Amino acid sequence: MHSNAQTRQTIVRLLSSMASAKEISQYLKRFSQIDAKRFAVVKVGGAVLRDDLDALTSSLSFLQDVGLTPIVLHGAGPQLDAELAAAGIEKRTVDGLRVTSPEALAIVRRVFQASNLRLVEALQAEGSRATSIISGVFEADYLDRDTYGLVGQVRDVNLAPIEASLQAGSIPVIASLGETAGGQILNVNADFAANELVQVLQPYKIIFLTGTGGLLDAQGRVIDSINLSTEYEHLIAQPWLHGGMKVKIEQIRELLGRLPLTSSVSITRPADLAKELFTHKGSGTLVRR
Ligand code: X2W
Repeated sequence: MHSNAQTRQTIVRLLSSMASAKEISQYLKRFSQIDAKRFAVVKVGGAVLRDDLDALTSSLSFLQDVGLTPIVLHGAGPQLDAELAAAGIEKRTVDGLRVTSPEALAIVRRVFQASNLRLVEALQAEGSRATSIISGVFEADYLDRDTYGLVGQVRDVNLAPIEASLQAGSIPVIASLGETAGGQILNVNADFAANELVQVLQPYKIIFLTGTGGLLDAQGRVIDSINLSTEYEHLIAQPWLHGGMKVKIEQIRELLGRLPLTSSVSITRPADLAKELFTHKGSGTLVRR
């Protein structure tokens, strides 16, 4: 049996051991009332693409199988680190963003394309329909050319390629590259691109797939849920909350502030995605405002 099919069976088995059929169908019914275009934006980090492709593919295919075609936006951070290092280009970041020279951009474009096609082909091999979208979605301006070089900040989002893909019942798989009005391709941080996409689409679910499976507490355990309206001040004051986590929580708070109250963010790992969506217990960290 194909390993993806095995993983998918594992997901279904896991799901039925975690929840009753009644519970699962309640979620399915609720989700089926949501405009298909507004169901979920799934952000996939490069590390997940590299390390967990089988579970990722199965989970995304599973959603498509039950009529909830996700909109996928991916990064390629670790792949870029490796390929740029192999080309002898030293890594330099400012505030977490990669300084991108013209020489680096050529590699960035190639790596984004390869990472994108890897996921699209894996989905197709699984029997899913998936559409590769490398450009044409994010209209961008230079973030700060003197500091970052060829790095973009999103000015506008063009939904046409995404809508065409959804119309055809195909999973849009989008790379986080931007393009200026003059046609210059720019490197865009994938979390920033996902946030812009979410603001335009206003989806019901925003899902960040990570290797850690959620936001972690002081003991390294996954935090079940965060209700920002009651817990934000307390959480942000915790001495164990480190820089990266703080930034993430603040970004999520800002993002949810621009979405309907019914929207929520889930941070989980690929193999636990179905459990997070279709069971009361969930899997990773659920954040509401
Ligand atoms: C990112 C784009 C890739 C990315 C970079 O060059 O690493 C900038 O920093 P992950 O895997 O989601 O982190 N762009 C400007 O964000 O990928």
